[in-house]
Amino acid sequence: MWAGVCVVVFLCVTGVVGVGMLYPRDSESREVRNLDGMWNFRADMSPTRNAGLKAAWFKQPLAKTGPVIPMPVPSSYNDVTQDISLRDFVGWVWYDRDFFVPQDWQNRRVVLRFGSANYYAIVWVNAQEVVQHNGGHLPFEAEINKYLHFGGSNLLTVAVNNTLTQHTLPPGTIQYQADTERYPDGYFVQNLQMDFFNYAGIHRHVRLYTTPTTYIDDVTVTTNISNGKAGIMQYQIDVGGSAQGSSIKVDVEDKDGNVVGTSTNFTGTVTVANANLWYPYTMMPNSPAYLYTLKMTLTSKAGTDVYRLPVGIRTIQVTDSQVLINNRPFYCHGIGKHEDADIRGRGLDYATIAKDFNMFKWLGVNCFRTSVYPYAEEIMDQADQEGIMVIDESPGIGITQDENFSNTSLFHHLEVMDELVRRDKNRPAVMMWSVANEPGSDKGISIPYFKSVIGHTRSLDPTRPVSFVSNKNYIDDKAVQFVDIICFNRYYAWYTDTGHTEVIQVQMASDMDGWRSKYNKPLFVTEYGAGSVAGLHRDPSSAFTEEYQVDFMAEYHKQFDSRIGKDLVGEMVWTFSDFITAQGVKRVVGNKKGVLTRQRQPKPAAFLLRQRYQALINRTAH
Ligand code: BDP
Repeated sequence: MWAGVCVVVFLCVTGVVGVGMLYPRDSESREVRNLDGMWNFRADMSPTRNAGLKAAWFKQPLAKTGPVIPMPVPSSYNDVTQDISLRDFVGWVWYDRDFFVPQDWQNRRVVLRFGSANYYAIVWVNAQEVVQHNGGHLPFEAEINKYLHFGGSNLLTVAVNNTLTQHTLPPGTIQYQADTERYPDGYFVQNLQMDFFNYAGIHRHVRLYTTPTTYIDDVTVTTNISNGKAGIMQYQIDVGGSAQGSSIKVDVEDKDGNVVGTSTNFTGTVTVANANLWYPYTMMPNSPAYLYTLKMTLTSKAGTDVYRLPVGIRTIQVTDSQVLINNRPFYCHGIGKHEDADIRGRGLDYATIAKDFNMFKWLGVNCFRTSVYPYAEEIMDQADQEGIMVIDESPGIGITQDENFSNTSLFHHLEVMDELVRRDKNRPAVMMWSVANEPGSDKGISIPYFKSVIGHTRSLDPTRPVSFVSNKNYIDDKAVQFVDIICFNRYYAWYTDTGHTEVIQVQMASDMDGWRSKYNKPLFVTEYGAGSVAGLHRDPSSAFTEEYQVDFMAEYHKQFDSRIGKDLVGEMVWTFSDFITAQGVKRVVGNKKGVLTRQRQPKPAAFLLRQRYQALINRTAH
C-alpha cells in the first residue's frame, strides 16, 4: 500500500557486509575530509512519501525540486525546526550538498563513509547510486571513484527512511486508519515496540577518505597474557586491491612511540615483553586503559599504505560466578543510557560525549551498556581511552511479535551482528556482546532464533561473552540457556507493586536464587529504576518524586551488596539521564528514570549512586 514502506522492504537485498570497516584515520598515505555541516534538506511530505523517488530528486540539486531548509549533519532532524509534521515525520527525507575533489585524488581510492543514518539510506553521487544501507546505527561506505568529477564539484544526495517494519531492528508497524469518520484521509501512524523516540536522519559523521589502490582493508587483533607479564597480540591483516607482491611491516609502539615489537607477516603474533595491560580505570587508577599503537605499513606496486590501530592488551574470562579481567575479578558498577540529548536528538556531539564521560567518572561508573543500539564510534573510542567497560548491544529491542522471529528478521539480525562485531571487535573496552534487549524469550520460537544469533556472534568473536537482556523470569525464559552471563531487567516496586519498596529485597532475592539454581551462571542486573520528575517532592516518598527514586534504589543496593563477590557480576541503574520517548500516558515528556535530567543535572539519586559507586571503587578495585 504505502510505497515508502514497500521500498524499504524490497530494497533490503543490499547487504553491505564487505571485509573491513576500519575507522577513517589520517596517515602518511591517507587523507580524511569531513563532509559534516549544514546540508540542504527536504522531507517528502507526499501522501505515499514516494514523490522524491518517483521524480528522481537525486538527478538535480534538491533545491531545484522544491523548497529546502538547512539541516545540520550530524543530527536528528526531528527537533531542529518548529514544524510538528517534521518532528513526527515517517518516511523518506532527502539531503544534499556539494563537495570538491582535488585532481590529485585521481590515482587514489576515494571512499565515502557514513557513521550511521537511521534507518534505511540510499546514497547517490552525481545522480548515480553508490550504496544502500539497511540499519540505523552502524557505519557503511562505498568506493566512489568511478562516480567522481576529479578537480571539480560533485553532488552528494542522500535519502533516509525511518520507517520501522516487523523486520527492522528495532521492529515496528505502520498502522493505517481507514475509518474516515474518525481519521483524515490516508491517515497512518508508526507504532513502536520500544519506549524511546525514533529520532532519525544522518546521525553521525559523513566523511571522504583516501587510500592507495592497494590498501589495508581490515585488521583483527586478539590479545593474551603470558606468564603474567608478556602481552601477546595475535593479528590478521586483510588487504584490499591487488595484494600480489605486497609486503607488510607491523610495529607495536608504546605511548612514547618506542617500538616494542615487530613482525613482517600478514597473520601473526607480536609479543610485548613487560606489557602495560589495559585495565578499566577503577582497577588501575594510576595507569588505566593503556593503549599501544599497532602501526601497519603495507608496501605494494600502488605505493605505501599506513594505518594505525589503538590496541589494549587485556583478557576477559567468565567463570560460573565471576568476570575476570587480566585474571582479576571485575565488578561492574554501571549505568544504562541512551545517545539522546537536546536539540540534536541522537546526533553525534563531542560536548555531550565529554560531559557524559565526565559524569561517569563523577558518579564512579566503570561500565555502561549501549542500550539499546550501537553507539557512535567516537563514544566507543572514549571508552577505550578512559578505561570504561562496555556491554555492546545490538538494536535488537522489541523482538516480541511472532513475525519478529521470522527468517527475514533473523537474517537481518545476523547481518547486524556481522556489522557490529566487524566495527567493534578490536576495542578493549568491549567486555560483552548483547544481541537483544527484552525479547519475547518466553516463546518457543525464541529458542532457535537466539540459538542462531548468539551462536553466530560467538563464532564471529570467540574471545568475549555473549548475552541478551531478559525481562522474563527464570521459569519462563527459554533463551537464557545460550548466554554466558545472565543479564536481566527488573522493575519491582515500579511496574509491579508500585510504591512498595518493601517488596524489593524479597522479590530480588528469590529471583536471583532462581536464576542461580537453574543455570549456575553469573548474574548481571542490567536495569532497575524508578521515574522521578525533577523538582517533584513528597515525604514520605511516593512514585515519581525524587525521594522515591532514592528510596527505591537503596533497597536494590542492599540486595546487590549481599551478592557482590558471590554470583552478581554487575549492576546498572536505569538510567543515566531522562530521555524522550513516543508520547503516551505513562510518559510525561519522556522517560524520567534518569539519575540526571536530560540536561545532565544530578537529581538526588545521582548523589546516592555517586556515594555508592565511589565506595565500590575502593571495595572492589583490588
Ligand atoms: C525496560 C526497557 C527500557 C525502558 C524501561 C522503562 O528495557 O528500554 O526504557 O523498561 O520502562 O523495559 O523505563
